[in-house]
Amino acid sequence: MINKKKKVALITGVNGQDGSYLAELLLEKDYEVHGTKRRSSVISTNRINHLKTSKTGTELDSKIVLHHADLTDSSSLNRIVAQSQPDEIYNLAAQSHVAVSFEEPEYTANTDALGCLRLLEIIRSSKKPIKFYQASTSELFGGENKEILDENSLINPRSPYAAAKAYAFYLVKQYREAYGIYAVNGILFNHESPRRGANFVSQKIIRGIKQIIDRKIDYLLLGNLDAERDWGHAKDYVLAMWQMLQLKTPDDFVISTGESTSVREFCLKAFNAVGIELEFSGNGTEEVGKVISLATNYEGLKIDDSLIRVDKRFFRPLEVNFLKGSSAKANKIFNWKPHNNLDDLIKDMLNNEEIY
Ligand code: NAP
Ligand code: G4F
Repeated sequence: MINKKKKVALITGVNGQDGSYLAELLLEKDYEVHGTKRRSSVISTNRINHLKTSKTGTELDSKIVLHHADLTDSSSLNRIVAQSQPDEIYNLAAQSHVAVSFEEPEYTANTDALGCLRLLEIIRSSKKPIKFYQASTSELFGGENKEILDENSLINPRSPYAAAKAYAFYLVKQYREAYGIYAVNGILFNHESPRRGANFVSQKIIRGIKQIIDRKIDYLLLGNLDAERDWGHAKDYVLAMWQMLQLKTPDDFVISTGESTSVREFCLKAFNAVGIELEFSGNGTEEVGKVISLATNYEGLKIDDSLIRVDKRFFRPLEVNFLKGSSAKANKIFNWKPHNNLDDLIKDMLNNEEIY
């Protein structure tokens, strides 16, 4: 019998939203999966606890091999690449919150820009060819105009996060061309899931709805309701990451749904899905979302209650107004298409509470 060696994948940021779904996908595909996590003062493996094989609670007792590493620490990255000997590296770790990047610009650059450089340098000096996936982003485009964005669109970063990701984006191209490394940028548009972090707007709205229904809060405070995003489901998007590393020739690809929806519209849809019809009125920070009808009788909720209010503190110094992508290239080259639309996504997030 031929003993076929398993492919080895290393995922940085395996406990993130995407890292956890990608780990599941690669295990299904019979990979040996290694993942990095940061040391934190509390155990923070919530999104991957289900991948543990028993209930002993040790971090090593897992279907995946967990390593402590930080993208700001070259020595940790060198060590885990030497230990795991990966065929493929998926660089998903990042300070991934755009608003936070305005508050922690230097840390964001160190992690999101230099972290990518550190990994590419390790690959450059490795004797073994290692394929590299870089988690790039639609934030690169800046979204100032209402245009459909693809791989040839202008890069115009509008946050420290986007600037750091743009540095990494160009570096990947450069290392591919200069050193012949199989390195790709997945330019992914917003993607969410029940595992989305609590401080991204989709999850904030979904959790807010549940807290309003349970009467734990009276209303939800949000920032810019006009921003429009192309929202997909993370499960669909991690498949594209893997597909990008299986091609003959490395290239960069946009992954998106091709539909764009405002934050306001997201709220209307999500509240509607639980039987609460809202209407927005007022302008700027005076805008409110009020109940105009209730298909379900929730104790303590009534017509005219203001369930959404706007708070200046959630506005950013610069905003990305409009993002809508075309994944025609990914569809043509590896037949990728999204399987969930925004209504499916909202339903999944409402029905599958996973608290992270
Ligand atoms: P996420 O849930 O925030 O996960 C990011 C992971 O990175 C977390 O596990 C985090 O660790 C880890 N991390 C943060 N700083 C680190 C550091 N200095 N060293 C090592 N690990 C670090 O993000 P996601 O939504 O899964 O996104 C995955 C990647 O895709 C990110 O690079 C993000 O920028 C990019 N991206 C995301 C989207 C999207 O819509 N989700 C779209 C385009 C691109 P802790 O668990 O310890 O915090
Ligand atoms: O959910 P968000 O924080 O996601 P954002 O900024 O689009 O970034 C996400 O998607 C990027 C891909 O395009 C990734 F690269 C990045 O890592 C991250 O995953 O905000 C979405 C929109 C913004 O326009 C924001 O201003 O929602 C607006 N918004 C309005 N009120 C809010 C809020 N965002 C947050 N986080 N919280 C609010 O209360």
